[in-house]
Amino acid sequence: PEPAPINVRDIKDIAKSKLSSAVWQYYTTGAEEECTLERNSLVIRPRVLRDVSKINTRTTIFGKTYDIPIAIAPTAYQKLVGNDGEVGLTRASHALGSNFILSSNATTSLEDVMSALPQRANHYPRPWFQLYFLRSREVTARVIRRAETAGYEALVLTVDTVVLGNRYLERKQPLTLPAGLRMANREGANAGGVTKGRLMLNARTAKEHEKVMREHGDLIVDPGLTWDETIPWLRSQTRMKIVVKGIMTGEDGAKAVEAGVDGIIVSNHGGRQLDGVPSTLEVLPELVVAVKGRIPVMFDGGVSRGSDVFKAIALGADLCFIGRASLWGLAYKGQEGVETVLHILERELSRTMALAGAMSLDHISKDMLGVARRDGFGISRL
Ligand code: HOC
Repeated sequence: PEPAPINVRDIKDIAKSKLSSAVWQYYTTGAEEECTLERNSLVIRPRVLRDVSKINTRTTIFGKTYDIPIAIAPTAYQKLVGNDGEVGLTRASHALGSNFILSSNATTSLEDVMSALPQRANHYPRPWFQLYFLRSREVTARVIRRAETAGYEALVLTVDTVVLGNRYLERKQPLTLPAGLRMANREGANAGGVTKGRLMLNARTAKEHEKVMREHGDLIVDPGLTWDETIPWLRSQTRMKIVVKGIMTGEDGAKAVEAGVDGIIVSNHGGRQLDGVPSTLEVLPELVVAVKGRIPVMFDGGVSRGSDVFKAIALGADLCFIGRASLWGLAYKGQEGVETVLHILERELSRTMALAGAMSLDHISKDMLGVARRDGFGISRL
C-alpha cells in the first residue's frame, strides 16, 4: 500500500492525480504572471529554554472558542472537488473545533450545510456566509435573510472581486459545472451560470463587456459599492457580524474600522484577482497597525504548513484560513481528508511553537520573525 501522506504537499499530489485538468487548473491558477502567488521570504527566529511543555493553540473570535487558529476559507463549487463538498469541509472544520465560511458560489444550499452539522457547545462558533454583493439589491437581501435564518454567525463580504481577475489559464480552459451540480445559493445564476458569470473575463472589447453587463447585469457583482453606503446597508439588513474580506492596505483597514465592521480578512483572493499585489504576509503588519486592536484581523493566503500559520500569528493575525489546502484534503478523502489536512497543520503548528519557544498563541511575537537580507548576510529584524 501507498504510505500515508505526511504533509499538505503529499495530499496536493494525490489531489492532482484525482482531479480533471480543468478543475485542477481552476483551483491552482493565479492571475496573469502569478507574481503575487509566489511571495514569502520570512524566517523564524526561535527562542530556547522557555517552558513549552504544554502547547495551547486555542483562540477566541467574536466570543467563540477555536481550538486551532486555522479555519476554512470560502472556495467555489466544492462538489467539483469531492462528493462530500461543502458539507464535508464544514463538518471537518467543526470536528477540529474550528469553523468554515460557506461560499456564495457553493454547490450545496446554505440550509443543507447548516443542518448537516452536529450540535456542539454554544461557546463554539457556527459557520459564516460569504457574500458577493450583486447589483440586484433584492437578490442580495434575500440570500442575507436566508443565511441569518439558517443560523450563520457572520456575513463575510468579499470586496476584491468587483470584476474577475485576468486568469490566463482559466481563459484558455474555461470551467463549466457538470450536469447535476448547481450554485445552490445564487438565485437565477444557474443553467450555465458559471460560464455566464465568467463571460466578462473573456470580453475582448469594451462593447462586449457592456453587452454582458446589460444581459446579466443584475447577477453580477456590483462595482458601485462604497464604504459609506454599503456597510450601513448591510447593517440595516442583518444582525449577523459583518466581516470584510479582501483588505490589502492600512488605509482600507482604517476605513473598515471607521465603517464599523466587526472584522477584516487580509486576503488577495489566493493571488487570483489583481496580479502584482504583495503577499498577504507582507501587508499584514500594516493592517495590524491600522486596526489598532479594535477588531480581529484575520488572514488567508498560501497557508500550507504550520509554520505559515505561526508567521501570520507572529505578525498579528487573530485567525488564519486555508483555501486550496482544504480542497486538496477534500479531493484526497472527502471529509476525512480535510480532517487529515487540519490535523497535519495543527501538529505542525504545535511543533513549530515548541521549537520556536511559544507555549500559547499569545506567546508568538513579532520578534520571532526576521527577513533574509538582500545581500545574503544575516537576518534583518522586523
Ligand atoms: C459573482 C462573482 O472566488 C474565484 C471565485 C470568484 C467568483 C466570482 C463570482 O474563481 O476565485
